[in-house]
Amino acid sequence: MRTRRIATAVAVIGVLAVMTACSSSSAGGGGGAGEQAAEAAPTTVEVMLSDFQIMPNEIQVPADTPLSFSVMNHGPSQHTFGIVVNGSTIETDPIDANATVDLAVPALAAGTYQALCTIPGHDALGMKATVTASSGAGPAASGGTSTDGSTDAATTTAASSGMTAQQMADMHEQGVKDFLAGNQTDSVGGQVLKPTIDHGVKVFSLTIEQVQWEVSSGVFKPAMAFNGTVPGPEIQVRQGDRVRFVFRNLMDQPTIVHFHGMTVPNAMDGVPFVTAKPAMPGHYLTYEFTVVDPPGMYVYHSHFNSTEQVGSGLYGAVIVLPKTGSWKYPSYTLDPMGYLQEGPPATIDDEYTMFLGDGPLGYVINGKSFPATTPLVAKRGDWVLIHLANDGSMLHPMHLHGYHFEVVAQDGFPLDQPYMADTLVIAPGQRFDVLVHAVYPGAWAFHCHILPHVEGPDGMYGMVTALVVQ
Ligand SMILES: [Cu+2]
Repeated sequence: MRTRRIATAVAVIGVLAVMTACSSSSAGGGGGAGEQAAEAAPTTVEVMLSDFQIMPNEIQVPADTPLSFSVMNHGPSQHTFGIVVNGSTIETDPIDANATVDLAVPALAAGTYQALCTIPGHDALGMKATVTASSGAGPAASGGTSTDGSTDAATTTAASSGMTAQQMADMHEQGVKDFLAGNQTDSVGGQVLKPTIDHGVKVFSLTIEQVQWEVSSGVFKPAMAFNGTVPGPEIQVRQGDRVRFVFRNLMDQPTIVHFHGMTVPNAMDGVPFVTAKPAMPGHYLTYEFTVVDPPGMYVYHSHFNSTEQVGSGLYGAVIVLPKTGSWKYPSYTLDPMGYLQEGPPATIDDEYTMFLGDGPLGYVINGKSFPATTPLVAKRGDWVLIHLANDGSMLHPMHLHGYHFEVVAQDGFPLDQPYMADTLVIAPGQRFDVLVHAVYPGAWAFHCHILPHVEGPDGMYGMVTALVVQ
């Protein structure tokens, strides 16, 4: 039932030729007022902050030109933006969520400078960037008007980014190419964990550890992980199973595990000092119960210092499989008037689990940030079942291009009346199961529609993947 989870890069590239062919439109305009101004006028450079990234990560600026950094904070926490110049840091005051602050920086000599959020600990969580000042062909340094009077999009600095239009397009294209090439990182989370059997009880043994997790190629972030992966291993059980979970805390802080959405005896609920003591470093947690919930998606996650622990990756899926046979969700289609037509139960061909996360790891799907996310691959005509969960701290409206999907279950429970949607807001803690009838070939973007979670001047990042129908 669980097929083709990992896409082969070659197959995907073929489909994406369609995608990239449409993207080579001419980027007109750009520049304008800036390059006509006197040399002393500062060049504006736009920077976005979030929890916990600086975007873009590599900031290109013209050398020997006063700069004005327009710093927007899209994260829920306060951040600053500072540049280290000749050993001292030029920095903003703390910037509130959703506020924008300008930072004036005197002309920089050509070279590379370190930028960071100066709030203690935030640089270690990933809020670092480089600022490269270059002369000559650098951004904003060359004119944008060619001899025929038209605007030269390749060399004009776009007002919004400090990059030329060509640089913006090139960086965006590179991200898509990297995504399609696949295998951007060596690690993969959410792999199915086989239990051992002890007198009829399915026993799942997991560690809870601090690791360096590669969220995108070469970008390692401090993470907390079940068995070392984000998400943790996927647990597959059936209604009626007797299960035992043994967790060993290998971290340097206490932790405890809660089975989110599952009906368990009170003592197994995993809330520190309400139903159980947390496990101190080196200690074990043991849970045993009978699975009584209906087939669907559930979650196990930390319930201790959860802003940090869950944000850093301590979550995983419990999939309660149908007791017999396969999933039994009706196959709805839309008639030409847009009314639902109910068909027989769909035969599920492909099945995927997608965990949304935000926080110290950035905006991630299954622990990875685009372009390191994995496409969902289907053959034309397949019915694709996607288990979606949000274990972040923000809403994420997930939007699938080109399709309407059928929302068949919420929080593990089949809906009385499934409904069609193309954008589904998933709140922290919610799970939805959606069904896609993959009838339209091509690569269809599937992404969060809160734009700071997905796209900046240098292309797509964060919560972006694609449904690739071959
Ligand atoms: Cu989002």
